[in-house]
Amino acid sequence: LTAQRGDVAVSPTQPEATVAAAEIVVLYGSQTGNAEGVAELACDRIKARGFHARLLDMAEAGKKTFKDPLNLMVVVSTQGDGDPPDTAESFHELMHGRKAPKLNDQTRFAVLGLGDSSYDHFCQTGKDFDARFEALGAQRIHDRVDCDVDYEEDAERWIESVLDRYSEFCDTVSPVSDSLAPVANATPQTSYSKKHPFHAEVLDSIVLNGRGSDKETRHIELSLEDSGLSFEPGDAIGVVPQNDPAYVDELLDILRLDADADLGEGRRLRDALLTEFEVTTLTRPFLEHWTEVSDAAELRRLMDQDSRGELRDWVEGRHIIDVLEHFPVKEIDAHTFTQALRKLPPRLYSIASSYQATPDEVHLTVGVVRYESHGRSRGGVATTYLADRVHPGDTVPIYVDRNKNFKLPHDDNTPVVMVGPGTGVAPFRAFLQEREERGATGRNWLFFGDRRFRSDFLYQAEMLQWRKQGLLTHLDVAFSRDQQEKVYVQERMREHATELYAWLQEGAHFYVCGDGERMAADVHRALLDVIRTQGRFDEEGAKEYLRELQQAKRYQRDVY
Ligand code: 2AM
Repeated sequence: LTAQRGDVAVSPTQPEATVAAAEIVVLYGSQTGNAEGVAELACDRIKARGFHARLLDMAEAGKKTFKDPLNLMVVVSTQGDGDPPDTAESFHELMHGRKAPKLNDQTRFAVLGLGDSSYDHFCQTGKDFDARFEALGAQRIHDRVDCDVDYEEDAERWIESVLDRYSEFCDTVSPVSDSLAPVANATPQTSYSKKHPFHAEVLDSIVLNGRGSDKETRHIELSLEDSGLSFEPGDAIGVVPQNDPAYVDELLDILRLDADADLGEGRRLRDALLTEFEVTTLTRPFLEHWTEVSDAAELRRLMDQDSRGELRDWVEGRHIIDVLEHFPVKEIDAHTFTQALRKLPPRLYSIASSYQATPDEVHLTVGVVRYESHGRSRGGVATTYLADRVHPGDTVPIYVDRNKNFKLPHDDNTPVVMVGPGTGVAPFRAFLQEREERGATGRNWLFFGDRRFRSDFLYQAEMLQWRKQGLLTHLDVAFSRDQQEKVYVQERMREHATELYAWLQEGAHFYVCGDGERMAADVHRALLDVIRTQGRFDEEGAKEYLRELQQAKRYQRDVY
């Protein structure tokens, strides 16, 4: 038995140390670190039960991972349109392709999916692996669990329940007693979190767009004084928002419910709807619940599998309030209504400042979401909270959400290319401040885009100053609506293909931040084209080049 790094420490005086305990491999795919955090917790719990634990990033996994026997716990998140995390893409492709390894019942597995139930392809990547491992011949030892944005408790339950199963057929060294490795101590205690946020004073909140803009992008400065909080460029701030009181009052009105209705544990309905529950975004579980509660034939018809497309069209641009209006109920109590609501998830914003530059502050760049649909004005929960409902002097509950997958190169001489249109520029302001502060000598190239030069050039003065100083070697901008034809950042990349490829060859790191629906894919395509034409590769060769960049963490994305 060869000891793995990270194995449980058993004192040599304990005779049990000689037992060949089974190893459980926690295989994870993570975009921003949530799945990774769950995987780390799983490893702690595995060790506490006396098994050997090994943490394995899908980025490092391949055919060689599959040796008999193999005990797996798979934790993987899903992005946007049902896609795997960037770092898990190659492994996902391998397992679903013709060259996938053949497995047998010596490979045991259980899958935990992380996702967001307001998306169509909820937990799709988890579902993919769960079905695929079985199809390849492996033995599922526990049902898959799909977690919504509020995943922590479900994830813990899954870990314990899967380990109960593993205990049935795997040997352990004697389970580590509480005095050796108390589980509570296994999870590092950080000072502030989702559940215990820091109340940061708003120092400043200004609109970055000039007159005539059709966008509202805010620069918000929060005080971290006395918090002890620190962060690195690429990290995000989690904002714990409150719902719009006007909207909540409308909900209460429609449901004819009392604001003070008791929800138990001293909670009042209106307060809970403001702070505890998500009351806008429609999710499938809510629609299912409302179908039962309202018993509306039309809603039932829409919910039928067959009219899936119709349901999607109906849901588009609608919120919970629209469902309540369209499919009214005669009477409902507070508990029955809130039962179907999920917890109000915090919103993450990429940090736009450097801790080294301003350690007592953190800056955010927030695109305020406001629009009209189905005859109603709508607003993003957290963005309108930040824009309209808190003011300088007020406090905002926040915590730092680290993102290991979006980090400056360790070597200050390494060149970096940053593509950040719109609010995607935020982390690059942090990158540039940090590199300036550190006196980093590596060259910096920023591609920025927005609608109009006159009103939407975010942080224009700073960017131009940085270019003048030479911190920015290149600043290439694309203002999409200043001319007849749309011009986007990826056009600028193509125009500078030769130099861009040269930077990559010289070891540059390539970063993309911003819209994940279309921009990130279009930039990815442009990057492939640059590599293919400049490096004289065929399509497959260019893809391989990019895959290697990704594996080397030289191609990193923070998209939303
Ligand atoms: P548009 O709104 O004029 O279409 C920041 O939001 C900038 O990104 C805007 O200029 C926006 O242009 C642009 N943008 C929109 N879709 C894009 C895409 N697919 N690729 C790159 N940029 C895009």
